[in-house]
Amino acid sequence: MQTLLTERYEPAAIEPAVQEFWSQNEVFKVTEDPDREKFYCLCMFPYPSGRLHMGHVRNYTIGDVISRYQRMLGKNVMQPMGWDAFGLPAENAAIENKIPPAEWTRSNIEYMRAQLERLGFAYDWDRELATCEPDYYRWEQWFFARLFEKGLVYRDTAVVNWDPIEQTVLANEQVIDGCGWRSGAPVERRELPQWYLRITAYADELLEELDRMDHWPEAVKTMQRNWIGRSEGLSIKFSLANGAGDLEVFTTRPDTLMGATYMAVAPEHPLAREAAASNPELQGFIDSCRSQSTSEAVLEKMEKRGMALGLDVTHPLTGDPMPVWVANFVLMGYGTGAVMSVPAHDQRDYEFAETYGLPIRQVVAPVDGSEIAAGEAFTDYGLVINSGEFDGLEFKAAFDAIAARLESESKAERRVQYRLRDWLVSRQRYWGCPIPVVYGEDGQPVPEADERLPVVLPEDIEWEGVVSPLRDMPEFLNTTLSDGSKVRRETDTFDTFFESSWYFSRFACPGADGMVDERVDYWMPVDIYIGGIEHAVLHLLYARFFHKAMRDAGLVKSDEPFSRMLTQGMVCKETYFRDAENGRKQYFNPSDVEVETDDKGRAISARLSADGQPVEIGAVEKMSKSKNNGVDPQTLIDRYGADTVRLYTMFAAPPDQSLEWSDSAVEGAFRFLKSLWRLTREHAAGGTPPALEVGSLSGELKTVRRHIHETIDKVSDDISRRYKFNTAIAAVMELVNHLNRLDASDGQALAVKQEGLEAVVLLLSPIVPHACAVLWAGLGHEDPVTDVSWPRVDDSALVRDEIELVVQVNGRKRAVISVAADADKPDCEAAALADANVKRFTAGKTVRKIIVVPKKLVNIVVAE
Ligand code: ANZ
Repeated sequence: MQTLLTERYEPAAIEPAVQEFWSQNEVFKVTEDPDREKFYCLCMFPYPSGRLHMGHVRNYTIGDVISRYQRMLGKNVMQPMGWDAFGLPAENAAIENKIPPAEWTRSNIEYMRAQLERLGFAYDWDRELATCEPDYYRWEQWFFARLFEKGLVYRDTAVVNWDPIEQTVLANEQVIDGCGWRSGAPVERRELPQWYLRITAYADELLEELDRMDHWPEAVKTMQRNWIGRSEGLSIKFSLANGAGDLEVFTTRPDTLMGATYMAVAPEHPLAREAAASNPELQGFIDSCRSQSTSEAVLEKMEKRGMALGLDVTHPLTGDPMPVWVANFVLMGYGTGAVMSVPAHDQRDYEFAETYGLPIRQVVAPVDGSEIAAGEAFTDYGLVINSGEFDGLEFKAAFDAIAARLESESKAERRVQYRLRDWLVSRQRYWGCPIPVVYGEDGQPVPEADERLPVVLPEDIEWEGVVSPLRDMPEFLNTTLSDGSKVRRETDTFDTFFESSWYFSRFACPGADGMVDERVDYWMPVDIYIGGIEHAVLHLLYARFFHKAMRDAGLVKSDEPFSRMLTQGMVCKETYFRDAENGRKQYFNPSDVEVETDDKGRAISARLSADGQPVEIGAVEKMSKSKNNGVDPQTLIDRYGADTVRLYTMFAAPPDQSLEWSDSAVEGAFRFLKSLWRLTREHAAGGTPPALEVGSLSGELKTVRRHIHETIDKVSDDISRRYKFNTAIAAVMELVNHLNRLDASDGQALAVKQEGLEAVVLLLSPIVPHACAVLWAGLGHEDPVTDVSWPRVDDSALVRDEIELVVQVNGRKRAVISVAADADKPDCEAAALADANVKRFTAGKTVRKIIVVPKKLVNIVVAE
């Protein structure tokens, strides 16, 4: 290592050599040493899209710094890496480039693995997994059968979100503002038989546990709470006037029952269908709702439309008839797919009633007696009015009284309703894990027997287009069971969130002859999980559910998979564009643009390198394909080395905040490393320094030592407790400046400088591990830096010989003086009175009183 301490700092030469050393010596191989505390650090594994982007680099650097730091604390650290390898982009690439998805995926994995290795992340590559490999997905097929046995899996025909571009259904979580999360196309409603996991069976536990998850960001917990959406209400039966049964509704506002003036059902509700059978106009209306979104946000805003079914119900309290309408804002998938409409107190009902001239009856009044605003619904809680015996009751009392009355007549039941739907896991796509099910002649689905697993996805395929080739493959479709019966295979595959719901447990048990083995309980839960907040309700909710289902199947002991969650901020950069003829913007990549900056590094003008003509500088936005504003990490690694990229990403912002990219700051990080290199090299060239003799240090050297140990103290606190790597780095940079200024020609100065440089190298080694490996050896150490413990603070070095006191005269600050740390009151008074500036304000005056606040302040009170 020491031979690598070349005159010039050349990361392109030293970094691969250091990496070679790590890999030859298996430095990061994980052991399960029972005497050491374990620490499992995990970053969300990447989709192998082709190349790493800056978001990956930031995520994985944060994880690596935490892992290396925890190793230095003496823990048994596991930091694994793998590939979320199934999914749509592979299919799209296959259609575009005519490469089978498997081939495309595996070659991307090869390339990206090499990039991760070049960045020097301390992974135990023996644990690497790719979810598209049968030895991984066979276990989720096996677990699917267990869930099936327990009734946690079912097949059902329901109204689902259909993405017309991707030609597949989507889970509710994958529909954003009414559009497919990847395609951006407006989602359509279709009725199709699909596979579901009964996540709702865990709704209560998923919700309650959040209260105990102290180390999760509040924002993520709030999103999960809202997504699960627990509502307490009443399920009320309104009898159909034609005697054909009841219409059941779910309401959270039974206090408004007397204000219900009509009923509204979803377009897919059985009553609407029945009525439409003999009413073509109604059928036309129902059909027109089909292309409409299922998103609540969209339903809220859109025009409220509907039609009367020509059917009445009886009001359960008054016995009055009320008409039943079909309305486009009622969702079939929530509650009972029907509502009692109270236009005076619900805004959607109000708009609908206004449009169709339905009666509006106020039954709740503001508690303070004020008038309610005209032209909109009064949706707050208040006092019940116009409701006979219930008048004057507040919300809770009215809820209870009306519930009791209806319950006694068997017309209602209290109910807890969740917004959370069961998780739709089947996709009509090829590149995914085959759902291990066969259909017999009766068409009934049966899970594949365990001994027939895995159901391997054929990889040698002819790709025709969007539709899954599995549907035209007799060799896949037709199979024979052990009893000789001929069956047909399911061609749907799992949503890829299935694979990412348990990979963290599999990392703990590489090669296990089962889904997991006993090693899982040593490592789980993950001690810190790092990833993007965009997964707050998708991946993180599914993973929690899956883990609990595995626990209940006796596979794991822990209740939750992730003890602590760190959501990293976005990496952002300004955009460069020109207005194109079609009225859109044409974006240019930063690598194709020359930018002129001011002295603060801000862009003032930019031109396209290709034609030298100006381009506009747009807002700072998240680096993305659509804005073409991504900086390619590989270019930076090639130019500056991995250590600079790592140092910059950790220095530019705290991990949970967004990072605004700055080329000049990258350059600054590189310069810092060069100067540290030079400083250490010059010092090391002087040979072994004498041993440190703490007792004989000069005042100046004591101050340097104090700075060294204050820095160790601060950096330890910043990293361990607050994850504030940026301020930790800033503190180390200050110390390096101080050491740079130190005139170290005599013996003890050299000893202090040695101590300082060792501290710097150890404190920075989790962040810039390659340079630190070389510098550590250069400072005369045989043991590699990866074997060294985190530095300790020498408390005695923190003791100050001298302290500073503020001196006031009649309450105004006139001087700051230095006194011995153990100076008594008379010493402090004397020193204060002797200060030249203080003398100017006391000359010729009588000192009345001197107040000394120990270690802080001396106040001299004088009179004319
Ligand atoms: C009568 C009422 C009166 C309501 C009132 C609200 C205000 P959360 O809190 O989200 O659970 N609702 C029930 N099922 C529905 C469906 N399938 N589609 C659309 N809306 C539905 O919401 C519960 C409320 O949402 C219920 O309470 C119901 O309207 C409506 F002044 O019933 B309410």
